[in-house]
Amino acid sequence: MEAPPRPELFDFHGVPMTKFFTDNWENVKTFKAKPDDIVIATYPKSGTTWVCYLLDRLFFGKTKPEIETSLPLYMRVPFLELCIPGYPKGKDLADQLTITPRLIKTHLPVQLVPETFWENNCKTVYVARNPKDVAVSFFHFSRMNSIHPSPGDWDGFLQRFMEGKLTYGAWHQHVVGWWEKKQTYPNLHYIFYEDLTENVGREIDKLCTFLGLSVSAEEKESIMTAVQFENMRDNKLTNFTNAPLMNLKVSPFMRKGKVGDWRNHFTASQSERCDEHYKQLIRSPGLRFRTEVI
Ligand code: PPS
Repeated sequence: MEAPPRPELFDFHGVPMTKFFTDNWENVKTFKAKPDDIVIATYPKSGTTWVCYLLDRLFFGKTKPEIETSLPLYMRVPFLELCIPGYPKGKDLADQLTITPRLIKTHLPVQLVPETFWENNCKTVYVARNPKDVAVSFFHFSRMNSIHPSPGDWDGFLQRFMEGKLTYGAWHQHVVGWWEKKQTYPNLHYIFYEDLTENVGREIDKLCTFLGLSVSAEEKESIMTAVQFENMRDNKLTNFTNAPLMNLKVSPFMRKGKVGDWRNHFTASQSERCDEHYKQLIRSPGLRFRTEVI
């Protein structure tokens, strides 16, 4: 199918959005969650796919191997608000899931998440990543994925990122909004991309505690191997091969998978400006971002 023209951003309840994430809003807003649904929430390009696959393997790696070998991850873990003409809507895919628990992905800022998830006290995993690597990853993603406005050049893109003028709005409002939610909603597990990079085994243990799962040493080892960047990159079911509207020749979805790739894009002055900007904006006690992992 031919790619639709690049969308315009518009103000959607105070957040810049495009029609591909809002056209099905009435149905998204009234989505019926089940108490055992698990939400995976992120600002774009923060490690969503990594954690979706990790949870998919934790829950279904053993019991549903046939799903593992046939359906791409983006069908197994529907993207709730996604609505692209000619393709199944995320909300419908979620409704059609017959597995338990249903794993549901969203990039919505916390204030736009359908109430039904909170009413059902659904377990939620939020993944956050440092803003410099998010900006770089989002830039390349916007080059290859026509459901986002064109990125233009890097300097202008970074400026708009810092001003919160990209789809899903300001990164700092997203990560802070979800961090604050965690203070009052115990069923929220907040994790960092950088921590996953540093020690995925430790993060799996924490996820298992949060989700009430236990895995054998052997299962854990096999999950750790499956979710390694190179293995997800080479796996047709996780690397977005044949995903709608992505041109993987322009930039692969599984691009670098590193902490610190921002160094290959930022000038010294962009880096300084960005550090200063977020130092002013990220002031919540306990919320810290690492731009490198030593
Ligand atoms: S999306 O489109 O918003 O859902 O993208 P998202 O999955 O959140 O983020 C994509 C970035 O995550 C990297 N990625 C990984 N890094 C390390 N290990 C694993 N297994 C992994 N899987 C995905 C992916 O490469 C994107 O980051 P960049 O920096 O662009 O490489």
